[in-house]
Amino acid sequence: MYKSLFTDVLKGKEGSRPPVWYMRQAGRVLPDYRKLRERHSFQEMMEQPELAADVTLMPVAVLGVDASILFNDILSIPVSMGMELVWTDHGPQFLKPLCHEDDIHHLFHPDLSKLNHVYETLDIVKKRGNAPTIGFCGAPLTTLCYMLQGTSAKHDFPDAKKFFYARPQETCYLIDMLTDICIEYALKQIEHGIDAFQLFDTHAGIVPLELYEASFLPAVKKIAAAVRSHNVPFIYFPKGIGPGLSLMTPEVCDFVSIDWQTSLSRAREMVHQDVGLQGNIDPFLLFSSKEKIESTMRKDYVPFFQNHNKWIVNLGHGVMADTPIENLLFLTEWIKDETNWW
Ligand code: 1CP
Repeated sequence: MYKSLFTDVLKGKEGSRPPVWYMRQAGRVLPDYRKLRERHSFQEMMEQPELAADVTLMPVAVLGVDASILFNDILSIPVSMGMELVWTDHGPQFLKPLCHEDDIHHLFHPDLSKLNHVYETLDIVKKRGNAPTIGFCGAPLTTLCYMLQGTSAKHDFPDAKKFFYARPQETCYLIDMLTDICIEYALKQIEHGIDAFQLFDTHAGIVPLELYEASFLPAVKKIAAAVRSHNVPFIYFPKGIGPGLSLMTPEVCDFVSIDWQTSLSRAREMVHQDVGLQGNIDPFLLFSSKEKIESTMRKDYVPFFQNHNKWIVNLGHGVMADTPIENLLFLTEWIKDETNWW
């Protein structure tokens, strides 16, 4: 395990300042990534380990963040299961969403060797990198949203939700299958040297809490247990879960990533005290002035750290591609240079 402020804080030690990294820091906003994207498709960039390793390491070099995150996508798992995916200008699109299939059982022979480039990427990152690396995958609920609906174009994935209610047994089958695959994939990433694992559940808030708790949370707990049995810290991002934060106990995760909708102090009241928090700066704050960014940090975040140091700075969702990069740099430097954290 790579020793650093980030891994120390994840393991419960006190730091002199909070560590910082950003969701979607690899790619999108980085000028060098944009240049590479003029010559390569996104899929190509993920599948070429040298390129994927370059992009993984870029944010540490360019932004100065305390951890890198593997450059890949949560939709690689359904692709490894044989689902055809195209990357359009409006985002990802599965050509045959599962909600239109009469029988889903015959569809899957997951071939995880299709993800070998991920492990090769991690090997290169480990050799060349000088910061801890976060591995990840999508949680079963969020991955299923895309597999069933095909795209995120329709707000709240209505076909996916209809499927959950109309075909509960097949939903169970899909959740169990995805859980097993997530575990196998996470353990492989661990074998290839990741220092922490984040499970992205961006669409955790699209179903009622009762359904989430009964059907989807047990899968998260299983994945968490498998990852943590290898002594790798587990971060969970249940975006939009709201009052469901009270379900975030040490059985679920070491750290929970808080979305921008919920204030950190409210989240702190709901989340079990032994679970750390990550987040939750509004990605849109980065479109304001440096003065506003600094005053928001001083008003909302420094006092939080003074009371709760089990905290990793991040955004409340991903960095947007058109974010002024100078503001992202300013925020990162401000966090690292600020001397009044205590
Ligand atoms: O250059 C390009 O056009 C590709 C843009 C891009 C990139 C760089 C996509 C398309 N995905 C990624 C990488 C990616 N995606 C990472 C790697 C690390 C990083 O960028 O920091 C990670 C962790 C993800 C995770 C991901 N992909 C999530 C969960 C987190 C979140 O942001 O909500 C989801 C929902 C996806 C699906 C996805 N991938 C890409 C798009 C445009 C989308 C869908 C967005 C949507 O549903 O609206």
